[in-house]
Amino acid sequence: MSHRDESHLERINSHYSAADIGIVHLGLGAFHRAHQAVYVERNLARHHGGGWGICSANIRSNQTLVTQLHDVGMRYHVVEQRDSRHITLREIASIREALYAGPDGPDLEALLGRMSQPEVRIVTLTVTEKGYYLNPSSGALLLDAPAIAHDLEHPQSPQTAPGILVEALARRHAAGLAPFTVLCCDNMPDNGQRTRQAVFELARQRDGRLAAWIEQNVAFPSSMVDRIVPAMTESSFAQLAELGVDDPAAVVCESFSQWVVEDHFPQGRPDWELEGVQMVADVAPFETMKLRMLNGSHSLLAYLGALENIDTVSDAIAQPVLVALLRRYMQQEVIPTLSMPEGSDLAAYADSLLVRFANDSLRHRLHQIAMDGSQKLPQRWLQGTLSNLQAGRDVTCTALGVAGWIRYTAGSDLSGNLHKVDDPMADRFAALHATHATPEALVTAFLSLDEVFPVELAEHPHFINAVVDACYALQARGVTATLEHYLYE
Ligand code: CS2
Repeated sequence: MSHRDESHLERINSHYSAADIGIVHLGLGAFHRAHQAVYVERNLARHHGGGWGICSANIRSNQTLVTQLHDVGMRYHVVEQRDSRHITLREIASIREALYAGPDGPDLEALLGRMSQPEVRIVTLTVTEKGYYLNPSSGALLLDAPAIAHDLEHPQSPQTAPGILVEALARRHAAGLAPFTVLCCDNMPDNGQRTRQAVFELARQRDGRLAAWIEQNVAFPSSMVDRIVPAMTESSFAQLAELGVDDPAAVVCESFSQWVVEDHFPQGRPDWELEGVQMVADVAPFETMKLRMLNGSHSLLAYLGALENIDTVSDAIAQPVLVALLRRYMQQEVIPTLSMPEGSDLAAYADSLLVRFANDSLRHRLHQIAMDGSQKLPQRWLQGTLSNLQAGRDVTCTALGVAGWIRYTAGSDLSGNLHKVDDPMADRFAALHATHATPEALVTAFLSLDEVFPVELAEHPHFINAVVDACYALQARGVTATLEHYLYE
C-alpha cells in the first residue's frame, strides 16, 4: 500500500460456502453489483447460505462482464468509499450464476429455463428507464418500438425485459407453477406499476388468458433504490490496484446505500429488513423524494455543469454558484411538492445529498448522468414543475435546467467542445436543432415532444417564457454569470 493509511481500510470477505438460486436479476450492471447484490450477500452471510442466491443476466450488452465474472470464480469486490481515506472492501459471492442473453447471446434458453424453476420466486430488474419501452411521460407501452415488435413476432425468443418476463411467466403458467414476484429497481415513479403495465400490455397482445392470469396472480411491488455507483474507469481500476485488488468485475461506490421496498411478496422473500432494507406499505413518498431531490439535482448539475465543461459531480459541487442553485431548487421547487410520512426531515436530507455529491473519491462523470434525458426528465423535474405552476410557485431552477438540457442536446458545450448525445431520441434532437434557429422556435419544438413534456406544461406561457429567457441568458453570459444573475440579483 503506497501513501494510503491502512487503518482506514476494512476488508470483509465472503465466508458462506453455498447458496441456491431463488432470485433472477435482469441487468448485471455496476449498480446491481454494488447495491442489491450487497444486501443479498449480507443476508446470505447471516444465514450461512440458503435459498436466495442470485442468477444475474445481461440481456442487451456487456457479455464481457459475464465472462469476467466466470473468470474470477463468481467472486468480485465492491469498494465502498466514504471519502478518500475511509474505504470498505467487500468480497461478494451472492451472484451464483451469470448469463449473457443478449442478441446472439448463448444463454437466452438458460435464462428462461432458470426463470421457470419453482425455486425462483423473485425476479428483480435494473435495465434503466428505456429498458421498459414505455412512453416516459404517459407510461404507455411503445408497441411500435422495433424491439417490442420483435418480441411480439417471436415471443419465444424475446429481446426485451418485458418480453423475457412475459415468456417466463407464460412457461410457468403452462407448467401450472406459481408465478414469481417482479421487483423493479429502476429510477422511475411508481416503478412497480410501470413494470406491470409493460408486462401486462405485452402479454395482452399475445394471449388474453395469459394476461388475465398475470393480472390476477403476479405481484409487482415498487421500490426506491439509492447508491451512487459511477461507471468504472481506468482511474478506478488504478485505485483498486493500489488496494492490491486485481478484479475486472469490481465496482467502486459511495458508502451510503438505501433500499425502500413495498412489502408485497406473495411467493415469499428474504428477511431483508435485517440488512437495513426498509420494507414499507407505500414506497411512493420515498421514491418521489429521491427522484426529485437526488436525481433532479444530479440532472441540473449534469446539463449546466457539462455546458461549462465541468467533468464530475464533485468538481461541480466545488462551484459555490452550483451549490446555491441546488439549495434553491430543493428548497423552493421540490420540498413544497412532497408529502412525506411524519418524522421525515427534508432539510436534513437536502444537506446530506450535498455532502454525498461532494465525495471527491468518486469520479462520477456529468456526461454519464446526462445520458437518456428524455427518459429521466419527466419524473425528475417535470411532474413537480407542473404542480408548482398549478400552485403559483417558483419554477426558475427547473426552467434553467430545461434550457440547459436543450442546449446540451445540440452536442456541444458553450465553448464549442463536442460531446456525444446518448439518448434514444438523439436523432430527433439533432433534427430539431438543425431546423430551428431561434431560442423561441427551438424551445417550442422541444416542449412539443409529448413523450417528454406533459401538454399542460408545454403550453404554459409562463414556463415557455422562462425557458426561452434562460436559453438567451446561457448563450449570452455562460452558465456561471447566468446563475449569479438568477440567484443573487
Ligand atoms: C444518476 C443516478 O445517472 C444518473 O442519472 O442520477 O444513477 C444516481 O446516481 C443514482 O440514482 C443514485 O442512487
